[in-house]
Amino acid sequence: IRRCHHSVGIIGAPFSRGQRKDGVEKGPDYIRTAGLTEKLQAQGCQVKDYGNLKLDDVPNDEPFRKVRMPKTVGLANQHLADAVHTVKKEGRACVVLGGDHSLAIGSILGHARSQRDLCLVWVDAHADINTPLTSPTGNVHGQPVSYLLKELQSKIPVMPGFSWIKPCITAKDIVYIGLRDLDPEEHYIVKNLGIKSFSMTELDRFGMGRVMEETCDHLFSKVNRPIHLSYDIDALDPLVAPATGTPAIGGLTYREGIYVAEEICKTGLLSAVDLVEVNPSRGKTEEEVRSTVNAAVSVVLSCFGKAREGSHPINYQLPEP
Ligand code: HAR
Ligand code: MN
Ligand code: MN
Repeated sequence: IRRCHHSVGIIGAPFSRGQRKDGVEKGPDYIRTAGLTEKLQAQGCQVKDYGNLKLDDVPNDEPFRKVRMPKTVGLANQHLADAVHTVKKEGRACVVLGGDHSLAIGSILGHARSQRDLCLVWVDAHADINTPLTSPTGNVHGQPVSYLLKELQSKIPVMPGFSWIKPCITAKDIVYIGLRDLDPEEHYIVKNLGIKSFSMTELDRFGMGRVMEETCDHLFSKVNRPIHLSYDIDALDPLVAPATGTPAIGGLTYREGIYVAEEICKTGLLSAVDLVEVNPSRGKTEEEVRSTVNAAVSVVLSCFGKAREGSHPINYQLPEP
């Protein structure tokens, strides 16, 4: 029976300036307090916690057109990219605890410094692929994929805080899972670039079993490649994960959400995970916060070997009477 023996590095990334709601910066500490490290160790992982990034607001950070706090978000991502690169150089799978989803820019660019041929599985209610010029809100957490895509480079203006960013992935390297709330401009981009997308409609049609099979077929048809899993907790239904900034009704069940992580783990190719948009301040009750944080912890545990069928050490021997 296979049991994943992973070395895992955890980075707390208390990003909050990629959106407007207070509280999402508390995500990393809530996820730690729920016992993430201890639970990973209990399932056989070797864990190093690199602590929380120290992030500061850059003074005089005026909007660029509509984009809010570009210098602050750009600089925070630069720090995160360095931290992720360090974890990868030390040979660990990287777990980035958010924080808002603008952190995917630094997480993926830092990852790509050591893993040039990585592919991206984006689990989210949202496509987060607005360009700075299509964004209806100006929030960078709705834009990270646009900065990373080579095909969109000519549509991205030069922006303060973002000049270090060079796109590192192409449209065929991405699979979306769980989409249900896209702006028209985002839908145009996804369709126009031919990005593989399993919205909730495809999920209803095929079921999560077939969705994960086709995800792997799409990404690994030629060669195996390292996976970057960017997991927005709002992919899960708000009944399961209500404590998040932009909940969207009609999402993944707890079981579907865990199944995605189990299947990614089984590929043996998982190299980095973002777990983002847990906002403890958005829970209406203690129970809502607990449910959301527990779902986040469970997703990460499943990424690194926890299996619902159970597991046992390879050399296990039944006791002799
Ligand atoms: N599409 C909208 C925007 O660009 C909303 C983004 C929603 N926020 C997220 N992203 N949580 O996954 O602002
Ligand atoms: Mn997102
Ligand atoms: Mn989202």
